Amino acid sequence: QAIGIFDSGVGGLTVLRELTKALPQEDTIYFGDTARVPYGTKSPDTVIRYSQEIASFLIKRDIKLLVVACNTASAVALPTLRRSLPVPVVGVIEPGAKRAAEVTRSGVVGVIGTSGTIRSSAYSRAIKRLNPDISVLAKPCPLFVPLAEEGWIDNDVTRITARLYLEELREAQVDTLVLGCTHYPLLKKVIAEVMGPDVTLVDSAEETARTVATILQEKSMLRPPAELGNHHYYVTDVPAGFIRVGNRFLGGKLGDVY
Ligand code: DGN
Repeated sequence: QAIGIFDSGVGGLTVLRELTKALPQEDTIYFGDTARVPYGTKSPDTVIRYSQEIASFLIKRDIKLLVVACNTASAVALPTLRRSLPVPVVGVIEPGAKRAAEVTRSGVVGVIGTSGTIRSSAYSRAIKRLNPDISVLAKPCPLFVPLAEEGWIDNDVTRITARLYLEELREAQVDTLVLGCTHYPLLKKVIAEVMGPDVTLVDSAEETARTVATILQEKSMLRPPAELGNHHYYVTDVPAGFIRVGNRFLGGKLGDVY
């Protein structure tokens, strides 16, 4: 049985990358909804409907666990998916929030994500549930998504955009910043540079991979680490764009795309 993982498009490959690093023996089925991306600007009802459609597609392929790699879908669709699916469902928000609550020393945490993720306040609620004394400053950074997809991960345009978006968070002296969008780990270098050395970046993709490993271990559902897992990809638009950008996201390691 494989791990199912879905995203609004190509971005969730950052979560897949961390997952295969943590659990190289596991088979995965990745679903990128490339015909309907972005989710970040759509209403919660629409994102919930899309997420349910994709989840039933993956359940039919007999997955043992579902990872909702998209922050926007995790923010709005997780309770519905958890209620209706017969397998464990892991989103990216709770793992990122947990890590942020653990590492902050000043108690001032920044969160960046798409407009949909930030509007939902899902990260703020998750962090405050763990520690109500933490104050959370959340800021949408929608332009980071096209910059990452264009491969502009370290140039002047990206640096200026980051400076403008992150100024408020720097002024508020956050000591921890959650990268609350699939694409942002690609911009880690520039974001770290702008925020300065005293700010810890929390990568939700890394934390999610850790959570999946723990759940599978607890349920004795891990595959023995004898051989490397197989990876399959499904997309809703023609695969060309996904393959081009996906290879950049995964460092050229994308397999067959359907
Ligand atoms: N995958 C989305 C997220 O993590 O919020 C970003 C892409 C999008 O739908 N705008």
